[in-house]
Amino acid sequence: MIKATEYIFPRIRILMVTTLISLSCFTSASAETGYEAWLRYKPVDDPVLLEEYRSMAGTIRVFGKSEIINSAVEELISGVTGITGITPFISAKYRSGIIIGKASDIPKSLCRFSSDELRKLDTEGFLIKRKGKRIIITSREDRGLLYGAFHFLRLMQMGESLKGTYILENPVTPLRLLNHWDNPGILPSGIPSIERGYAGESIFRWDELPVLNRRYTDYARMLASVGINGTVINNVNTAKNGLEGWKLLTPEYLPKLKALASEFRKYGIRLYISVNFFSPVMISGISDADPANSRVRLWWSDKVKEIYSEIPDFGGFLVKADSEGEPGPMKYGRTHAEGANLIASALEPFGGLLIWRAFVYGQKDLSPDRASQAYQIFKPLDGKFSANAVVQIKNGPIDFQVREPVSPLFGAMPFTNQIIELQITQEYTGHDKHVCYLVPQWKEILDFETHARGPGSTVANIISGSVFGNKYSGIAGVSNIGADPNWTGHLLAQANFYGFGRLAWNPALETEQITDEWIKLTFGNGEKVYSVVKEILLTSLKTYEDYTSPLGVGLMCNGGNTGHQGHFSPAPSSRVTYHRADRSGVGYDRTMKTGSGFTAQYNEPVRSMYESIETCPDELLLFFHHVPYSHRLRSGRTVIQHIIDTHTGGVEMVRKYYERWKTLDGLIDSERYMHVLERLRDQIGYAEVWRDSVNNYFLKLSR
Ligand code: GCV
Repeated sequence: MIKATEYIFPRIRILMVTTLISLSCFTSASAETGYEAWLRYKPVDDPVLLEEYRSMAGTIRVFGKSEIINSAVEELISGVTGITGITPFISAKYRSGIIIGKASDIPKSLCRFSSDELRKLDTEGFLIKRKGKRIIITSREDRGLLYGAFHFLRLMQMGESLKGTYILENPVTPLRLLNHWDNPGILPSGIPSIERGYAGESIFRWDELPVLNRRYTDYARMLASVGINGTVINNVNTAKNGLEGWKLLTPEYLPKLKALASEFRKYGIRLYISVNFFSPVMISGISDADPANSRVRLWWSDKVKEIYSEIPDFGGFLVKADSEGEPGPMKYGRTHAEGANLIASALEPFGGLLIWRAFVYGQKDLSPDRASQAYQIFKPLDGKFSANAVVQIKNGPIDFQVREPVSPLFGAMPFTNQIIELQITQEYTGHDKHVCYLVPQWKEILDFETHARGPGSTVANIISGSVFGNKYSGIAGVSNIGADPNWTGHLLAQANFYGFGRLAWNPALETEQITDEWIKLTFGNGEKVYSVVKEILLTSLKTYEDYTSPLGVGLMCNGGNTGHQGHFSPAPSSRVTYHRADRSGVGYDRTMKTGSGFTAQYNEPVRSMYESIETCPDELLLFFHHVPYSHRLRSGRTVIQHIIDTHTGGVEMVRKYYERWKTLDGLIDSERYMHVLERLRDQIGYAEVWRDSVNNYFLKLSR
């Protein structure tokens, strides 16, 4: 007998999925574009494992019925078919094989869960356990089943035995968001459809929406596979230079948003949009956007109601205000908190969130040191933001440099919901032309001790909510996804996307583990490929840092136009405001004693560590101190010698990557092999340009 909660998967969908898989297996055998990313589901070649997978995953029994459960089951069918070569049977009769359903829906006769297990499972968590001839995938809520299904498929793709499988996982951070800087609407000439996007056009086809295409589904699968649960689909710059992102709040766009939300919902992903603070003026001609104006308040609450009437699980808004030409509350003499709370109060009745960016600098009356400014503005507002407002803080005080310290704001706002903003797209780290694996950088940031509440107050613990106990916290990543066949332009940049998602799920995961996973999922389990890709990825950040920006000095690149060339090439002589190089030395004195005083924004003992040249880590020396070129580093080398050596050595490393990659000829499909080979070849040239530019600049200055 089939119980009410038990779901029989519609035959028709199974057939569709199977056809898709056979098609994709067929095409990928002859050409791998990278489109499948880490969800390739290639056949396992170890006969023992194959036998085990076939016997354990050859049948599926599903309990419960929902769109998300459908997605989980479709994924299982697709994955198991690809990996084992046999499409699993679905039936309400099976007592072995995969059993998937919420713990409350699975009959005790099939599996009993201890109260301890049930207590440990959070709303988005999952439990995968082997029980005799069964693999149980369970959760408290539907989303956990989807995450559990992806995790189970990951195990099989990585060639893990299913003997004794017992995995109980909960996501550590509640908000795990992707931020697109994609520009909807008609674009002024010269403006790309993705700001700082290097992988082709935007995947969001506003001209076609609400008609959906397959790519939205595959995008949502990728996000869900790493646990991302929300996406902001448009650029935070919404009006500057003639951009039209602000129009997403007009009625014309609502059906388009609704269509996207309906697709993403199937994968547990909530839709968010970036909005312009002046929307009431721009869209409805209201005289101002002042938070104190009751017409403005009414406008926001009507607008929010309109959205929720069509998209009941809408996530909320992201706002860049009073920053780089985007308007904000300061025009009316109001604070950022007053601006944020205006919109937050409209969202509050629907459970929506208002995410307000702390990337604000350049106002009068602030320190001339840009690094100090966000703290100066936001620290006094701690505790003044509404309960459903969240402040989103970039990882560093400047702007996604290859090396900069962690923003002191993380340790300074205990009464404010906080999200960290990382940049997956490589605006300052080589675009899609240089391999630069950012996971090691993000780990350092997340592990950074702010000492806000003594030891253990790491950024990771702050953004998981455990240090300050704030309700909303999490992590946002500026997307590197575009319409290129492989999604990210450079194939190896997929590792950054994957790594971001895995760290968002659990910031405590080790770089090594994430890297292992990505390589095996992307290239299979061959040892040679594994060791070469790993070596390149794990050293690439240091290599990039070596031939670009030394010792934390920061911006050395060309100007910031939003086209594809901005922030890519070296231009040290145009960046003196940042690196402060002159004939006597280099670096920005940010000490309290003799400099801008930025070090004062850190809690002790971090403040003293950065303040003193004796204890400041060498890799951040030039961020905090101005030193003569003859200053000796801990390595024993002088600063100038370090600059010359690392720039020369960095180029040599890229040459080595190129040679190492060549050894993979024949071990990887030719398309992906050639693609990476060509990128590495070009990277040698770009690295040489950086080396020569920076070395000549400093040799000349330092004489
Ligand atoms: C979306 C930097 C980038 C801009 C970006 C801005 C921001 O300034 O160069 O392209 O704009 O940061 O994060 O708002």
